[in-house]
Amino acid sequence: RRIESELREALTSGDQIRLTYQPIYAGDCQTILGAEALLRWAHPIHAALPPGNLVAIAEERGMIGLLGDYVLRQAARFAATSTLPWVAVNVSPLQLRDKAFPERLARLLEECGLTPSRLQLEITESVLLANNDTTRAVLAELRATGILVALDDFGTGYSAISYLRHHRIDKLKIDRSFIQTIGNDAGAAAIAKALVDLALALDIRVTAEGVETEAQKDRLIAMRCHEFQGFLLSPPLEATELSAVLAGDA
Ligand code: G
Ligand code: G
Ligand code: MN
Ligand code: NA
Repeated sequence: RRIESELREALTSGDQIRLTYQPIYAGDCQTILGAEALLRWAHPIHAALPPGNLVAIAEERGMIGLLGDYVLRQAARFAATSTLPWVAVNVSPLQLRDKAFPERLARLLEECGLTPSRLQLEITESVLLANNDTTRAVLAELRATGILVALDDFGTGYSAISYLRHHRIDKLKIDRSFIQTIGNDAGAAAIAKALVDLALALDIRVTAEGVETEAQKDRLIAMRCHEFQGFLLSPPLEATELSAVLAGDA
């Protein structure tokens, strides 16, 4: 109860809840292709609350629409005033069950002055598995406006490979559990390669998440992976830090 009113207050006042941005690089490790927005709650007590828990609380209390719009607005505002090519925002399955979401988002982007093609939405496999008619229509409507959709944490949970035939997806993000064990687990390396090959065969983009070592990066380059994200290249950054990196003076 208490956390609910605090969350509501944080969403209406100030910058307690803000986003950090983790750059996503091309294989040269120099070119920033875009960045993933990650939620942070700068609260004396709840700062320790992982974003996943914050999202879960908002979902339970019927506040995910509010939190989701807040995140999208903040990310769109930042991207619009920056040279960042695109920003990727995580969205909850519940946000995609709202028929009014695409139109509201289109208006928000217009307000912020951000072209839809500079926004990417990261969804999880569970979104596709639910196979919900509203979700399907909402995703189609979003993609029709030019927003790209990425499948996050790919390979974990319930691999929705068959669903890739029915839902058009623009990008696969290979879960970091496969990337982090590439060097010492032949199985994980084989799965990572199979997932990259799947994306290449489907002619969609593919991102490796959680790249932490040069060796992992080199293996992924050899697999012809397109995009690289992880602590090796950069941790999540404050908006001002990312702007400095983009300006080349960080
Ligand atoms: O930053 P961190 O590794 O703690 O993120 C943990 C999880 O929280 C990730 O799975 C990430 O996708 C999710 N997450 C981070 N920011 C957001 C957000 O703004 N909205 C939603 N729905 N999930 C987020
Ligand atoms: O589920 P999702 O991919 O949205 O989660 C993103 C989370 O992964 C962020 O919280 C981010 O801090 C974390 N992350 C990003 N790069 C790395 C990395 O190289 N290693 C680890 N362990 N976590 C990472
Ligand atoms: Mn993500
Ligand atoms: Na992930």
